[in-house]
Amino acid sequence: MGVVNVTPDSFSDGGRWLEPRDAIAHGRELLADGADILDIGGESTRPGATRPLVEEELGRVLPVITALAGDGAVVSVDTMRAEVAEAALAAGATIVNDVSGGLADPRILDVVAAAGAPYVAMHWRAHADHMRDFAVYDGPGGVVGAVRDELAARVEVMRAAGVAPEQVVLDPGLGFAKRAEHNWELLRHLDELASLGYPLLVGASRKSFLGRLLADRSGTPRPVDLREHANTAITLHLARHGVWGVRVHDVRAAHDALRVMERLDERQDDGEEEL
Ligand code: PMM
Repeated sequence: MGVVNVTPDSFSDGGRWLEPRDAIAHGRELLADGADILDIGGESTRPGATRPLVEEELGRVLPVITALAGDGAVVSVDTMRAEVAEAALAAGATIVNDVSGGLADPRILDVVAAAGAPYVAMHWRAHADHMRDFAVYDGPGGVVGAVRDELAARVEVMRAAGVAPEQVVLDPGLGFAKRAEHNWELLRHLDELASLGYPLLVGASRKSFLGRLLADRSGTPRPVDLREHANTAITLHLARHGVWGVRVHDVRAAHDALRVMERLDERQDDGEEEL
């Protein structure tokens, strides 16, 4: 899944694709690089971000969705709002990616249930402006147990709203009300999340825990545009654990690494190939 953030303020690519023309061209590049899905969003969820008006969000994503779905791309809309999800589906999106798992705007569940669209429900506790305050996982199961149990509870609510189980994809929500150690712990225990019985989508997308991992000697985090190799290592880890999707900015890096992994897994006679 390639990311098209049509926002002025996303942390890794904010402002780069705010013009519809630029966002559409970027989406086409991601498709050429091997993306299976384009995830188009008009609200930044970087820590501390304030929310756009619904009209602003609609104005950002709809022209881009219309153009890219018109090209034949499989499009997901990255939104927490029912109204945006509904308009995006009407414009050609076929998947709804809701970072709040239906908590921010519960009516979104009615929209996805009615459309029968695949629904990515991410683990979430609070909006970006105060999510840091919620990065506390003191229960006996730690962060993995809490994320698993809170996602399971969301699934119950989704099903009660009429969302079919086959529509549901779950996401641990790296970086959302999570500190670096929480993200690593979740990545180490994907099997526990998979035990809920739903496909998983995971987005490490150059987030700050990678910047911290790769900090220089003075402790300055690695800049966001120099985190992609680490991100690709995570993509391979995710693929080895059988996730349904990886949400990435650099599709070519992810695609090429996955092709190598798949080729190695084929275990067939390679014949005599030249180096
Ligand atoms: N992360 C961001 C935005 N949308 N959606 C899902 N399902 N999972 C994520 O981890 C996720 C998301 C924020 O990251 P970005 O600024 O790199 O888009």
